[in-house]
Amino acid sequence: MPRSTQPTALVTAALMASAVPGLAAASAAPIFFGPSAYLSPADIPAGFYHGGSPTLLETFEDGSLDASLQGSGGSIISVSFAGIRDSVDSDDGTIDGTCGPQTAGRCASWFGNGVPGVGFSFVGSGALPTAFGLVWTDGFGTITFSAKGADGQSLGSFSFNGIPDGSAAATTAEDRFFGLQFAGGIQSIQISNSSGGIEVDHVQYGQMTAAVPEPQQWVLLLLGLALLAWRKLSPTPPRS
Ligand SMILES: [Ca+2]
Ligand SMILES: [Ca+2]
Ligand SMILES: [Ca+2]
Repeated sequence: MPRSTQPTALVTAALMASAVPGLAAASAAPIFFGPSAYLSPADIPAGFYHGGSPTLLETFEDGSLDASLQGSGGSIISVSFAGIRDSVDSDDGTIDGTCGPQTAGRCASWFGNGVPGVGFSFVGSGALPTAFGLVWTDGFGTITFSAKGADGQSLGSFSFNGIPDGSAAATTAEDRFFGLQFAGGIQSIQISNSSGGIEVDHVQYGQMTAAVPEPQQWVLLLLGLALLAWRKLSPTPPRS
């Protein structure tokens, strides 16, 4: 089975590469993460939760969607499609290239049609998540990931080619994390692919906690400290 190739972003790679850990909370613009390889929660991109852990990581292994999330365009498959359910590799307890054996209630995921795809909205109490992501585990063609903010406004939409390996047999090397950070709050995320079905797993969200100064702010801070030090060391002119 061919391994998945590097995705070809239809958008500027520089924007995706701007996912610098530690800078997101102070940034006004959404910062997108991925697509990045994901076999277990250890593959959550560094800095996505500012060093913390997700408030919710929905693996679907209990057969239900957490009450704080509303899913659209699909449903959980935990009993049917044994052998071809594309759960995250580690959900069977071992990273071994597959999730199995796929008995009832094991290696579950969320399945829908690739077009129009599936989505997840935050319907819990409290503030909207500021970090929201999922793991695409199966589908065909071009993958598109997008998100919406508190007012339903688009926070961005990005498409990628070259990720699916062409197999529906629960292969895991192709599985990819997609997510974003947005300090203004994320209402929902959506993902689709241009043909076939679609599966996702490890839908997750959390709150960014640390507001770290942006590089420009660090420069201003250092300049201010240098000015204070210079004034302190400068000889005071004699009074006349
Ligand atoms: Ca799972
Ligand atoms: Ca496994
Ligand atoms: Ca897969």
